[in-house]
Parts: sequence; structure tokens; C-alpha cells
Amino acid sequence: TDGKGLLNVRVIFVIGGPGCGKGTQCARIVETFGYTHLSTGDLLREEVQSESPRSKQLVQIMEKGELIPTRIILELLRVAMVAIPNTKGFIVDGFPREMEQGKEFENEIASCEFVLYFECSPDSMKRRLVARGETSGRVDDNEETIVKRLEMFENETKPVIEYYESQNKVKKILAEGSPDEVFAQVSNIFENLPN
Ligand code: B4P
Repeated sequence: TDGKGLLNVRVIFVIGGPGCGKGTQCARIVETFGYTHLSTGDLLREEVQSESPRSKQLVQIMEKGELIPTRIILELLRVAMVAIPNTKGFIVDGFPREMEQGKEFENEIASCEFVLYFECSPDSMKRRLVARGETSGRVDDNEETIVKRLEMFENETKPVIEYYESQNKVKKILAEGSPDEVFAQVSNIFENLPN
């Protein structure tokens, strides 16, 4: 750590609307570049599976397409990160979803080097999630919840992107294309990072 209680490790935030393809691309980043992938959505779904005391509360929020309280998200991330002391860096996927998440993370856990933003139209995102809903079994892959998630993205997460843009920390990916086309852009960024 650097003496402020912060972890001294490369951290990249990955944001985009629901269905933008971030989970898909993060898996490929891990495969090709060897970073550690932490998805707040996956951490939450694991927590729900474990039937912890707060599982029910979490499912209820996710079913509505709303955001989980920040302190729960930060705690899940902190626990996951300290468990992996030796890594090239973390790609933190699905985070920050609202302004206070990013600020608190950077004050308490680690600073973020840059934000990878997957830009995609609402129509494409909706179409992808409806298709995934046919087989995913996810409580939030239904039309009503998808619409709510898209709204949450517009209202809560877009301002986060603007904030990091004002700090020149956003690297934007055009996420409408095929997974291969999108990954070509992603690779170009990762291949050119300083060590
Ligand atoms: P997430 O798990 O982050 O769900 P998501 O936004 O749907 O992203 P995901 O990574 O799963 O999907 P992807 O776009 O890759 O969040 C779920 C919920 O958890 C939130 O609504 C919230 O309640 C809660 N939550 C999570 N993080 C939180 C936080 N930080 N704070 C508060 N609450 C939080 O892929 C979607 C589909 O598109 C897939 O089927 C994929 O195969 C397909 N696809 C991907 N790329 C494609 C491409 N290029 N072309 C066509 N299809 C593609």
C-alpha cells in the first residue's frame, strides 16, 4: 500500500449500459492480457447464491433493476481484492454505477487509472438482453426490468462517465459491432498501456 490504506495496484473501471457487452469483453481481456476480472454483478449473484442473510434484499433490488447500496458493493469489492494480492491489475466491471461509488472507492481502496466505457445504443442493448433472457434465468433479464435498468444507466451512471471525462480518464469503445470488432478496439488499448 502507499501508506494511506490504499492498495497500490492497477485498477481499471469498466462501465456501460446493461447489455453493452462489458462482461463478454472482460472475459476476453482476462484470456488475452491476464488481468483479474471482478464484476460487481457477478459478486452480487454469488452473494445471492450463498443464501447469506442479505440475499433476499439483494434479489428484490436486482429484480427491480435498481442499484444495490454502495457500502455493500464496496465491501464485496474490498474482500475480493485483498484476497488476490498478486495480480497484474483489476478490471472492475459494472462499477461505478453512481457517483459516490467511484469517489468512495478511490478514497478508501485504490485509485483508478482509467475508465473503459462501452458505448451502445439503448435499442441494441435491449435486444441483446431480451435474447439472453431466453436462457439466462437471470431475474433481471425481462423486458420490464431491462427498461428500468436502461433508465438507471441514463440517470445515475451517465453523470459518472461525464465526471471521469472531465478528468480525461475515459477510453471509449464503440460497442455496436460484433464481439470480435469490439475486442479489436479493446486490444488496441491494452496493448498500448504503460507497464
Ligand atoms: P450486471 O451484472 O453488471 O449486468 P449487465 O449490466 O447486464 O452486464 P453484463 O456484463 O451481465 O452483460 P453484457 O453487457 O456483457 O448488473 C446486474 C445488476 O446488478 C444491476 O442492474 C444492479 O442491480 C446490480 N449491480 C451490479 N453492479 C452494481 C453496482 N456497482 N452498484 C449497484 N448495483 C449494482 O452482455 C449482455 C448480453 O449481450 C450477453 O448475452 C452477451 O452475450 C451479449 N453480447 C455481448 N457482446 C455482444 C456483441 N458485441 N454483439 C451482440 N451481443 C453481444
